[in-house]
Amino acid sequence: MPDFTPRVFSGIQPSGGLTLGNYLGAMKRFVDMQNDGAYETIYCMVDLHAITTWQDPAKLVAATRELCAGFIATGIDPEKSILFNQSQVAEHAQLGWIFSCVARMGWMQRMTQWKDKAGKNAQNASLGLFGYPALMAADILIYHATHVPVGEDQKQHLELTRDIAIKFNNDYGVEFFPVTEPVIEGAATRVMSLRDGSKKMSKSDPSDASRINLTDDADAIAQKIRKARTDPKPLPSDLEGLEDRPEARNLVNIYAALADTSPEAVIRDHAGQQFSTFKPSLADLAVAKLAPISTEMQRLTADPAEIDRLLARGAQRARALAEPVLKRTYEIVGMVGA
Ligand code: AQP
Repeated sequence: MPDFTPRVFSGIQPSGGLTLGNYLGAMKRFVDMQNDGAYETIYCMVDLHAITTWQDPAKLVAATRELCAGFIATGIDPEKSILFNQSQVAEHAQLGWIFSCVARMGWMQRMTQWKDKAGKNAQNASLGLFGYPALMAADILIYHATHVPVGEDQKQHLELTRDIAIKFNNDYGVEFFPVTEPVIEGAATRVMSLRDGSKKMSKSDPSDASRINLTDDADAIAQKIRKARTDPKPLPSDLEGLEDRPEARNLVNIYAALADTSPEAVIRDHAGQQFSTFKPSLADLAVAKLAPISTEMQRLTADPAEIDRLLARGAQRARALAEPVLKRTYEIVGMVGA
């Protein structure tokens, strides 16, 4: 394999507001990797993915701008990182088609996100939702990205991205696409719903109480944490004591990720506490970390023209990287005129 430039790509769907899950599982680490200095970093609002389920057009526009504001408010610097929305760089969809011809139906049918999202109504789900992982592979590989920071739920899709790169390289006898490394790290790689410790915190959950939105104000954050489902027992003195206590484990993980410490340290500091004591500490911490993000998002979304300008500039920079990769892919595949 040739030496690929260390390059990070990751995306978030503008399919609703940002949650604490997106922040801790993904965005906080996007910022760390940007500031690390070891990588080129590319972050994307994946609006083509969002429409795999119905999106009201006006709301999609607003959600994309709000997501851009969220990236910047959490610490992404549009000068240091390339920040743009997917539909402005046509090469994603073009490479996505090639990868739809590389990926196999059986691979897609095994995807748990497809099974979860399509549910019992798979015949009525969009073809785009089924093919989602092929477009995701294109999002990553059109930049020859080597590292992809994501939450735990995306692990299977990243394995499929690796399979697509390997199969493409094998089928065409080239070493063109890198085999990307997933980066799934930290105390909160899977933040769970505040109402049900067995379900992922998700922006499309019908219950607003199940999640903390990055746009929530201090009162809403504190109230949601106060009302979060827990069990009647106090916090244990070690992590083993959290086994079979998913809601308690979730709150400890959230605390650890917000405080940039480990779940072990949180348990050590709060051992024996009742939730009536732990929850207010967690609420104070969450408000201290999240309220400034919410305020900054409000400030940025008040100027949509500036956001659109930033996104157009980011798309231009992204296209400069994507164009030669697509051209070479077309040559490899045998497209006349590539
Ligand atoms: N609960 C979570 N815990 C940790 N990481 C999470 N991520 C999402 N939810 C959690 C990570 O955020 C990134 C962007 O995800 P996405 O919004 O594009 O899609 P998703 O994973 O499908 O997130 P949602 O909130 O569940 O969206 P909807 O409801 O629209 O399907 C990814 O890195 C993801 O791992």
